Amino acid sequence: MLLASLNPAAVAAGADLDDAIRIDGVSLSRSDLVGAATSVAERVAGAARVAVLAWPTASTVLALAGCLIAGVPAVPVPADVGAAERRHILTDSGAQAWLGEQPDDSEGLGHIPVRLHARSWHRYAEPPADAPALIIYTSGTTGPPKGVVVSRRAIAADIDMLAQAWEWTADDTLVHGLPLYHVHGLVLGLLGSLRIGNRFIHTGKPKPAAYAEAVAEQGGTLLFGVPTVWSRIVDDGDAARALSAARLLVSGSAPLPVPVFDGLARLSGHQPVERYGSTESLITLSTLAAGERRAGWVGLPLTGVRTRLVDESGEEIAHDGETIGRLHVQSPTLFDGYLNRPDATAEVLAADGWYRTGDVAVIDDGGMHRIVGRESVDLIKTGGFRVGAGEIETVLLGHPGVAEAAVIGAPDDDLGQKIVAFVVGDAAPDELADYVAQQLSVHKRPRTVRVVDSLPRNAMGKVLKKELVQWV
Ligand code: MLC
Ligand code: AMP
Repeated sequence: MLLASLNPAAVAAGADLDDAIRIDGVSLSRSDLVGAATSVAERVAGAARVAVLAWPTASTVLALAGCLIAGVPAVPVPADVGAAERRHILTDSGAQAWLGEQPDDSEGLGHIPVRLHARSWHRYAEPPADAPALIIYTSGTTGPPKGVVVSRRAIAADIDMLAQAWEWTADDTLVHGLPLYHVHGLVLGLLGSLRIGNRFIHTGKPKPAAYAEAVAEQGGTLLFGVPTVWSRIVDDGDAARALSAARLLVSGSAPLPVPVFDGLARLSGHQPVERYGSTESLITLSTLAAGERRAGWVGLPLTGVRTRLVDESGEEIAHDGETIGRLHVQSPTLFDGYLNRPDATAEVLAADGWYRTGDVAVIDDGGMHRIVGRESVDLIKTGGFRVGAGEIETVLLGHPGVAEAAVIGAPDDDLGQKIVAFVVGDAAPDELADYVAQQLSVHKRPRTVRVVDSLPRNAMGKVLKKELVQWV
């Protein structure tokens, strides 16, 4: 069973857990979860796909669990989604209804509310392992986000691999405040907890004080964060010291700066475990609970994962800890393809099963990996969110006050990279940031908009983005 802790027979026989989930001021026991999520399952069973506006609430938890019980693929929609992106996700995914939280604009789709106090004890057969569980929208370098089809098998395999690497058990209390519409917060945090059967605390926002309190007052043992979260915790000092009572701090989704790794070690007494992955591959590399943790390195292949480095001609590169190559991954956790996009799928997923990650890396002779960067400057990681320069440029060019636009990720101490837009035109910078927030999502808005007379271009007319980075 994918959500193994929600086995109705076991729960009925007494394997209950009070406070299995704490989110948004609501506590759900394991039997609450089984009863209410099965009731959701009854209402969605037979649907082809449903959209879940993934605010971090009990309603979202039950909506997602209900879909997984019924075998209905769920399309998590970013809670802060804007108009154009919402329309794209709904149209592309073919979602038939909104389940759970209600959007400001439902785009003509019906809404199925989740009733927290409804209960059903119907027993559903476990859907096939190869069936799609989630369609997670994620950005590419150009065009609107693509729907990554993630199977039940991939999710179960990834959680089991991580449980082994992190010695993650039902005795843990997992804490995070990350969004429930991406791999990190949703697949690992929420679904991981529902599979393994540990307590799960969602802090709402990943504020340093909330993490500290969840450890000190609620017994948090296993903490997940993106580097921005850990960096803010280190800056807080007291919050970092309060984490000493935890068992394991895990960082991922973007590079963890060495000073943040060192700050956590110094203040909390814990060297963080780093792990690496993507929406398409789920998590494939990690350092181990019982192994070396090395600042700046993301670890070893998880059980069942193979990696290789190749050069530009596709030749394999030595694992000498120095030579940089393109990272390819083979894993039981790989996605099934991009929805409606066989062309884009074929570009990254070879017939022999190797996934081209788009990241460049080195591997040392002990199998330890270091991620050096991305092949494309047009894929930005900001606060752990993956954002395509192209999608923002397209929206900016749709604004009447913009004649030309180029977007880059500039180095930023807090966010890793911050989105900076250069535009030629007569629009006001603040108005353009708001426009992107309203069309795409709040987290995709440029933090800086610079109006310039012209963009630096090469002889072919292509914008010189490396030069723009120098301008910041
Ligand atoms: C400011 N705000 C605006 C605005 N300007 N809102 C609308 N329009 C504007 N123009 C407001 C916001 O509403 C919000 O208000 C406030 O500003 C702060 O928003 P923010 O600046 O965007 O948030 P910030 O604090 O910077 O967020 C940092 C963060 C976030 C770390 C919390 O980036 C985050 O949650 N990151 C996690 C990303 C993640 O989970 N990635 C995993 C991908 S999976 P208010 O009042 O609401 O605060 C993956 C695989 C793997 O990568 O390996 O894991
Ligand atoms: P996403 O699809 O949002 O999950 O983003 C995946 C990308 O995030 C990867 O291809 C990497 O570029 C980056 N990433 C994830 N984890 C790490 C990490 N630990 N260190 C460096 N980059 C990471």
